[in-house]
Amino acid sequence: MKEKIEIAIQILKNSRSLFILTGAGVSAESGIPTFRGKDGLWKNYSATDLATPEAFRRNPELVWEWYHWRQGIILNANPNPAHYAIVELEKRYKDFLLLTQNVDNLHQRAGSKNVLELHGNIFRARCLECNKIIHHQIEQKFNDSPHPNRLPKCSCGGLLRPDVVWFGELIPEGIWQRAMEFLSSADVAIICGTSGVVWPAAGIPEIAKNYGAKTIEINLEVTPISPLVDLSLPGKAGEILPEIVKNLPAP
Ligand code: BJW
Ligand code: ZN
Repeated sequence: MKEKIEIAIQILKNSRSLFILTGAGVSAESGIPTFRGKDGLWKNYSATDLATPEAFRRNPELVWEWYHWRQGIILNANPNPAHYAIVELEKRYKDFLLLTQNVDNLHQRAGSKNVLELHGNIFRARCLECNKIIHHQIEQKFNDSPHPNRLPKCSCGGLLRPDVVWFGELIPEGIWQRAMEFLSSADVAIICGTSGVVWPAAGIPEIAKNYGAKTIEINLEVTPISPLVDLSLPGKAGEILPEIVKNLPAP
């Protein structure tokens, strides 16, 4: 393992342009549940069953209850060493882009600057009638038990929905193009804490390779991405990333 981290450090030392893709595993050490695996269940619903437009049409109360519950967890959580190590990495590269699938805002709270949100942000809501996007978060006092039947409404009276990307929906306009544009000239792509089963993010390792970038995966488990990358680092993001940063020259 030590040798593998050493190889990652060498790759990073020889790179000028760094792309990072993150997933729920990066926030796991902050106490935020991931989507898949044994902790990926909520009240007997699988997270991925709730993250659909159909689920919202069928039962908006249930879907909002889930999002408000998650907001409460996130508001009581803090960025972890993985988030902070990514902030440190950004300081060391003039060309840097962080593409996150996470909606929890923790990268921004940690201090990351050049962040693109692939799946939206849990603290924004969008009106189904007038498309207005507003900041929306539960009142702190409801953190423990968000009122189950409060359906948030827009000032126009329309129903609000979480401003996130559900299954079957398109990635926000421009985000994917900007990420691909950056990736096309990146020297190295780090893919961290994602199960690699949700598209289009799951295609990024292969795209990165085709563009000629070196690819490094950091994950607790073997994923469909593992056989594709140049270097697979098994373990916790909150341990491996700080170890890498520690061995890079100061910014
Ligand atoms: C650690 C760790 C630690 C733990 N350290 N690691 C092509 C083929 C097949 C299907 C499709 C396809 N193209 C499109 C689709 C359909 C669909 C899809 O991909 N389905 C698959 C599941 C089969 N994709 C879409 O619908 C996308 N839209 C789209 O493609 O539009 C065009 C289109 C439209 C219509 C038809 C066809 C095409 C949109 C996808 C939107 C995903 N949305 C969600 C919810 C966001 C809002 C919310 O948060 O509620 O995004 S679903 C959920 O999964 C969330 C996540 O961002 C996303 C990815 O999950 P992630 O981050 O990888 O988390 P986990 O839990 O899966 O994994 C955590 C990992 O961390 C694990 O590997 C752990 O081991 C690891 N880990 N602790 C390091 N400490
Ligand atoms: Zn409205």
